[in-house]
This record gives sequence, structure tokens and C-alpha cells, in this order.
Amino acid sequence: MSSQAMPGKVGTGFPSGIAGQEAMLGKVGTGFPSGIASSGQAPRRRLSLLRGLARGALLMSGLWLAGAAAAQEITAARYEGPTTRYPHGVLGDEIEHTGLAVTLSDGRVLRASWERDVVFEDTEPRLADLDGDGAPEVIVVESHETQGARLAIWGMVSGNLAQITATPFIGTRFRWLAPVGAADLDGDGVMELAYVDRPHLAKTLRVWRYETQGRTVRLREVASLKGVTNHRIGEVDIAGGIRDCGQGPEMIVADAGWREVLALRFDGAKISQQSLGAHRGRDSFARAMRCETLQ
Ligand SMILES: [Ca+2]
Ligand SMILES: [Ca+2]
Repeated sequence: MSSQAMPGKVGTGFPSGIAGQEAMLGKVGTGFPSGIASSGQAPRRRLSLLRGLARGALLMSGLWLAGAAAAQEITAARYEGPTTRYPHGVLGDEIEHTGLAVTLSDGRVLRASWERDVVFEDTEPRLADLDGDGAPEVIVVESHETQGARLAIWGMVSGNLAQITATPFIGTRFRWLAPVGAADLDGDGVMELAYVDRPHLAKTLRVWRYETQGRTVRLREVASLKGVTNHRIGEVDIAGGIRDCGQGPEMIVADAGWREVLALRFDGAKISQQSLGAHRGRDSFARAMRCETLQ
């Protein structure tokens, strides 16, 4: 695997070795009708797009390169560029990241970074095929200096790594959200994304549908449920996720007081909840995610 960053990478002054770990999550969802990969939404002005190219590809014609790039899919993603410019600190330290790097199926690495205002405030990027074209998109949490967090989707747009769409920011600095996951929760063939909005404060699960119309993508909030959480201040991971124990996807979270582990279902209209048993730490979530009975 060879890659090289184009000149102009935004320097952070931090050593490169402490960037986020590789995310190697499996694809979510198959059997969807093939769709358009992404919208033509232009990257934001302050976002500098950095693109790594394999050495061999540089020798090829532009036409060949364009065709090859369109066929490549993201196989891994990680955060890079540690920064302390957004010292919220709910994920165990005050280091967040400015950059997102993805590895493509041909080994190339593409990079993008926020020069100011926004950081990736997250545990790791998640890969999931949200539009059903067979290639994954990247789900991240971004936080704005004055507006707090939002859920954002990145992916390949015309051969480049770009942000495809995002939810609105929460609206206040140092307000965060913790992803639960992505799945077709209600079985209608369209993917949903779920997160807990302010897991330490509002403790509200929100479900957004990933809607594509032609080249336009938008996230539409379709349901919410108060009184659940999946993260406590200082924890370096996010509890639970989405499981499927043979009867459709369920979102695994805790009740607001961390007494019980809950399985939530979305039927297309509302969210229902079922207690799986007492919460006794991360092992309870691990057991629930493995479809095991809680002790
Ligand atoms: Ca896709
Ligand atoms: Ca759905």
C-alpha cells in the first residue's frame, strides 16, 4: 500500500503517531436498490481537501485515473491531526482531531481536515453503506467551536473525499452526541442513523433517515425518545450499539440513570423499549450485543 499526501497538509504540531485508530467495521445493510453514491454538495470553504495518490497512478492518464477513482471504495477510516483547540474533554482527554483519513480499496489514502472552528469529537469513524450502492460511507461526530456537535456523513464524491450531509449542530459549545449506529431500523429499505443527543444532559435518542433523491442527500429526523443514554463523562468509548438477534435491528442503550440496559425498536412511526436486565458495566452491553441474557 503506497500513499503520499499532497503538499499543503495543515500542520498541527502534534506527532502523527497518536492519531485515531483504524476503523475496520463491516458493511451494514445489503439488498438495497442501487442508488446514487452521494450528493454534489460542495465542500465547505474552510475545509481543505487533501488527496493522496498512489505513485503508480500518477503515471496514468487523467481519464484512466478518473475511471479508477470512481470504482474505488472506502475500506477503512481514521482520525488524524490531534488538537486541543476544543477542550471539552468528555472523551477522557482534551485531545480531539482535525483530520479524517480514509483508505481506498486500491490502497490510496485520501485526507480532509478542518483548519478551524470544527473538530472531530469522536471515538472513531464508522463505516456503513447508507445509500445502498454497496460501498460504505463514513459516519463521524463533528463539533463546532460555538455550536457544539453534529452527526456528519462523509464519502466519495466524484472521486474525492467530501462531506455528503450532516445534521444541524446542537447549537451550544460543549454539547455532544454519541452515535448508536446505522441500520434499516424499520425495514423500509432506507437506512436510519441513531445517536443519543447530549448523553449527559438531554439524554434523548434521535433517529434520522438517510434520504436520497437523485444526487441530493438529506437527513430527516423521524423519531426521538427521551430518557436514555450511552456515555458518561470521561469514558473513552460509547456503550451499546445496534444488534440484530434475528428479529430485526435493536438499539442497545442504558436508561437515563444507568440502572438497566434497554433494547429500542423503531417501527417507522415510534420507538418502543424493552428492558434487557440490570446494568452492571460494559460487560452488560457486551452481552446484550452478543444476544446473550444479562446476568
Ligand atoms: Ca454507499
Ligand atoms: Ca428504514
